[in-house]
Amino acid sequence: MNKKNHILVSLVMGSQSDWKTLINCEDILKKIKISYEKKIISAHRTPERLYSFAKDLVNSQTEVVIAGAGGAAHLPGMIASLTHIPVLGVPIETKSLKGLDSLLSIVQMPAGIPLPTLAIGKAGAINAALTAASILSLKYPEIKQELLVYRSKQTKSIKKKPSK
Ligand code: RP5
Repeated sequence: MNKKNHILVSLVMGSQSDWKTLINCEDILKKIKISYEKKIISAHRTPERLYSFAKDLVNSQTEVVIAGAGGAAHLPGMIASLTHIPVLGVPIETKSLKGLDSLLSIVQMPAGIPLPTLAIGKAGAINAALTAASILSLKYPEIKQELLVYRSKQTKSIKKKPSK
């Protein structure tokens, strides 16, 4: 079912400048062999693009959205408000407030519009992709298998003692 051209994850970001963080998401999606699309959509600079993307999600193949944004980071929350499809928020680290601004903008949603939010920066980007894999693993056995292999390799890579 998870065919090559069957896009399961939409990876969206507020700016080109977010890509250096969200490329870590892409790495995991590739490793676990999940088809995805990537788009730049700014809640503030391209609000109509945001609206049309989020409203069209229901007619698309996308089953999970990963949305990263920084600063006054309204992108993930606005997408979540416009679709019932799960949206995972990744707060981008910022120069002025180290991403605390992004984190609070994304995580502090009002009750009724959930927006599962990951850690600031690279760890959040990696974990967003792994969370998407986890959600999709419930339906796609091949993704479950790849996710279990990833986790097992990670476990084996941890040494018992620190090296000098
Ligand atoms: C947000 O503004 C983006 O998500 C980005 O993190 C931040 C800064 O954008 P640029 O000024 O670098 O384009 O919308």
